[in-house]
Amino acid sequence: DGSVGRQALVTEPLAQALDAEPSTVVFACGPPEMLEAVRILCTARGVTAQLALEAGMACGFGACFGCVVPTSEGYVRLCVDGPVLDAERLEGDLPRGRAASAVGARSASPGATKAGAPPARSGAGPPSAGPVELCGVHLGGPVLNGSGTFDAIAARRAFGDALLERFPFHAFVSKTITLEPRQGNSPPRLWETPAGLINSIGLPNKGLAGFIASDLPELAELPVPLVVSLMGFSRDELAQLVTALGRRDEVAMIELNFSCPNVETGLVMGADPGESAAAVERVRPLTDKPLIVKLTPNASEPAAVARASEEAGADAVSLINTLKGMALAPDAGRPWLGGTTGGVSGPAVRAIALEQVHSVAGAVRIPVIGMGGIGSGRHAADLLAAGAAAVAVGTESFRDPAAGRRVAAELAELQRAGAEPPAAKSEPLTVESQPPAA
Ligand code: RRO
Repeated sequence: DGSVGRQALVTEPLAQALDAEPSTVVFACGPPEMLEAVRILCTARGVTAQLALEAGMACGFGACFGCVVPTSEGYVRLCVDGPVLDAERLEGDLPRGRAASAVGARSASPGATKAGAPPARSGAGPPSAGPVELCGVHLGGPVLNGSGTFDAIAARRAFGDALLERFPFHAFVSKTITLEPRQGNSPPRLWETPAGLINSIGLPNKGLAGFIASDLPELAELPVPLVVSLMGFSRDELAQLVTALGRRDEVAMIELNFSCPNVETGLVMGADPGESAAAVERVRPLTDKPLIVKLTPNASEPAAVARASEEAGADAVSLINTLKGMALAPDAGRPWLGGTTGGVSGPAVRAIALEQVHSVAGAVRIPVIGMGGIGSGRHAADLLAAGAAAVAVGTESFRDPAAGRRVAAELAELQRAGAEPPAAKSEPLTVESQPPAA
């Protein structure tokens, strides 16, 4: 690393060594980017080189064809034909390392991110963990909760006012409410899958009147802006909800949930661009509050739904809600969940969320709130890099009620690390600093 001897890229002394001794044979292993540089150097000079290559392997015995590299004889599998190959056989770029294949770039702004602008997806920079202006609403940071995954009223009963002092999110999104009270689906309502959770909750809530009478005053005491999530079984119902809550000072923004997978009509508005646009057009004139459309991943083209919502007057979109899934009761072969099917969330859906956030952010100019399997600051940073202006933590809060704070802290740490110059050169190891010999 240059702490002793020469500080340079390894290819510099390699080039000098080859100049001095052109008949040298090179054996190299290391990061793919370095091997690519060695390959180019050696090939240009006609020097024989053998490279120990790496690639992700699924099977390890030649069946999956996942670890191929391009050669003059076509693709070869590193697990059975490599991993050491003659450089001269190789063609084109070598497989890139995990770090090099990370998606796009991040907003480089150290201050408040203007979340109404088209998302930046090129150029490097640390993720922004700082304040966010989301549709004109000031948030202390970019981390929200996913609707229905954190009950702030129950949490305050459990943790007392300490919750308000250390609130886990920069804005709070309510559980979705409907016009009339609902009991929700019959149990069982939850099923754990590998790396995920299937829910069939079915929208239990107190209804509009109950929400305004008993929940809204308590939610208004939270130290962060309040987003109320609404769902109507028809455009008229949605209009009544928006009219009633769109005039409340306690409410900073309204989320229109067009994507609940667990009630019969839950996906009707969200799965079709025309239906989403018609619903947004209907409620847009009823309030000045920012309208966020919560998109479903179960649509054939979420970006088209997002665009239609934007054209109809939505101020932001949030995604992803859960993916439709199912579990069978062990040994019985019948659906386990009371609602028959459910919505899948958690780490299992993270890659889907990343792709959908990326494609939606590329299709709209309004801000995107990204969520789906966030469990760390790194995951949040990935969604911001994919084009999200803010993120939401969902299923992880069931496991760790303070997950939102942790994710925000980890995000800030990543930002600090990304903004800092590379670490100062370490002192060379001396004999005295080595552990004593056994
Ligand atoms: O209550 C639910 O079953 C539910 C809702 Br509203 C939603 O939007 N997403 C979800 O996975 N479950």
